[in-house]
Amino acid sequence: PFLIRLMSNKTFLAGDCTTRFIDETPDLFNFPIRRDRATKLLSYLGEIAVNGNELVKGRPVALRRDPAPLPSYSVKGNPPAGMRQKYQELGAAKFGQWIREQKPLLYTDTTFRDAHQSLLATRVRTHDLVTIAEAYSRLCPQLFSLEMWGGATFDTSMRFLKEDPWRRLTDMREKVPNILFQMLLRASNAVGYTNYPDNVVTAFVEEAAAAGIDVFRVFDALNWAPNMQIAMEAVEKTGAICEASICYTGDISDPKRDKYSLKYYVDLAKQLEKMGAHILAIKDMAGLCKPYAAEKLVKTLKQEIGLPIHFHTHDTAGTQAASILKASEVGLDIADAAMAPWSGGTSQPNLNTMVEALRNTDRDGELDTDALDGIAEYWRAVREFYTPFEAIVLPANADLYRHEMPGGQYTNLFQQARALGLADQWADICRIYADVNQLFGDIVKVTPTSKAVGDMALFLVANNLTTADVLDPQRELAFPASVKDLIGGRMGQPPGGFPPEVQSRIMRDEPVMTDRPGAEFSPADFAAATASVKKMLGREPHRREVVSYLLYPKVYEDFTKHVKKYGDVSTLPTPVFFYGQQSGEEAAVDIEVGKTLIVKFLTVGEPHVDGTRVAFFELNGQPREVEVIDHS
Ligand code: 3PY
Ligand code: ZN
Repeated sequence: PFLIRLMSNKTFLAGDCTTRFIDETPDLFNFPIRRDRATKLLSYLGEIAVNGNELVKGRPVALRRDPAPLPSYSVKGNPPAGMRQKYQELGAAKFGQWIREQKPLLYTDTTFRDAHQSLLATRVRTHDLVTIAEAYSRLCPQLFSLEMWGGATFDTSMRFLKEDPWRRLTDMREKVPNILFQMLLRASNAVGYTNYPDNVVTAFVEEAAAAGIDVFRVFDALNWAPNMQIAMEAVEKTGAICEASICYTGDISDPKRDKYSLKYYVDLAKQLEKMGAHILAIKDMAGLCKPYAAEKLVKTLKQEIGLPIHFHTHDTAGTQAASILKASEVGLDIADAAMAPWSGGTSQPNLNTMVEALRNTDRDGELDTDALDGIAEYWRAVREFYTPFEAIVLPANADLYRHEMPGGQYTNLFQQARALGLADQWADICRIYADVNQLFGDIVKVTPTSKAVGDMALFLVANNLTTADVLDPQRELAFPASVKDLIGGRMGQPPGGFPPEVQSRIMRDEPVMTDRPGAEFSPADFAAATASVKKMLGREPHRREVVSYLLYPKVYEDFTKHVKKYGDVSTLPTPVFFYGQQSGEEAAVDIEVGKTLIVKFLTVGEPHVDGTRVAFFELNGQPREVEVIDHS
């Protein structure tokens, strides 16, 4: 085939084969790699054509196949300078002070991370994120940041979407040089669900900063500042912006809920300021910070500490735009919001209308609502690709303030309950969730502690038990692993520790940790991990790949097997990734910059006696076949 391609090359035929021939016609010479990549993608498409995609099987079908419309923008010259240039000019500490001097309310757009984590189980693919990235850099350089990485995106991208989370970050970075990139870091839990050895947390932060993260929002799921130290120090050492969080729970306006009082939050904020934070985040993961509480909290924090304040909330209650507005009146510096079609409910409040709501006030900025609306229109269409993951969960009743379930969990737990046939017991589950929280000593509930409380609530409801049964010494109960992790201290310590009676009932004779888990774990063996990853990949791994493996050994190994077999499927348009192609349909697949494969699916042949079938394609106009085992 090489000779045929060479003989049909016009330049070659014209006899113009100078040394530049190789440079100017690289396609001709790197065909084995490209051919290999194309073959792998065809194998994937053949597999989907014959067997379908497990990810969407049995779920509502997305009907949209057309690409989402992009807003128009000019690509002439460099994108306008934004916050990233300011931060690079001033450095993290001075940049923090500079933020405090700004008059307009600044915004973080959470659409790339928390919005889809909270609405659609984090299923949005890199292809859809990277496609709109440049429009942001051209049309809304005034945004403070894009929250676009971390939280659940890291494992979900490998586990379900079969794509490399690092590649998402580096590809987006190339398109957006001017807006800050922000990630959610679960301190010692990194982007996982339990504490990791300190050297894994540090290596993860170093790699994330090198790959393009500017702002690390760091939180501990029990608000235990000592457990944030390693992560915060690692961030500070890279020169990135350390945004330390207080996780908001309880109700500072209720004098009866005195465990999480205004003083509690101010003390914690002061501690985080001393630990070197550049920005303080109020992380209201369940949307519990009511409007007047937000006003009081922000006003007090602005007086008591010298850091800019960044407010993150979820609109599960439907009232949280009011909280942002009240906080804005008393000097809130930055607010999180999501593009209109991905806002509201368990996601963040609406960015487009929030910007317009503050128009002609003293917090008005230069964000252009027409530009934002153009981008929102893209997101509206993109949401149509993800119909299979839509969860119809209505905004919460006022019992939200009793169960305090984080936005992301609210949709997820409902889905889990439905899968167990318990959808109609949802109100009971919410009530028992609140009881479990009290049983555990009224703790902060956010990933991963919220998962443990949710698992326990489902466990009790599914087995017709109450929290009183947990304390009954006559009963032998096999508690979920996450509950043992939490109560055994592997996620850290809540203020005052766990109730001893509950701890001894759940852990029995098993050991419990009372110190910082990272201090008790032995450091991860990077040399051994590198050797394992090298074996999986058949080449020397990048340190990022070793970090992925150390965070998620099994998920990472499965992911590498998928890549070996099918290549980088993140390049496929979303409808094609989920459903394959319809007969006669063409897809343009950009396998790298300037290299596009045109893949046309023709048909699938009848099954052979050995259970295989042939899927027929055209690749760049040439017929191609792949053999697939039919699993039906
Ligand atoms: C996460 O940890 O992923 C969260 O979004 C917590 O709110
Ligand atoms: Zn959130």
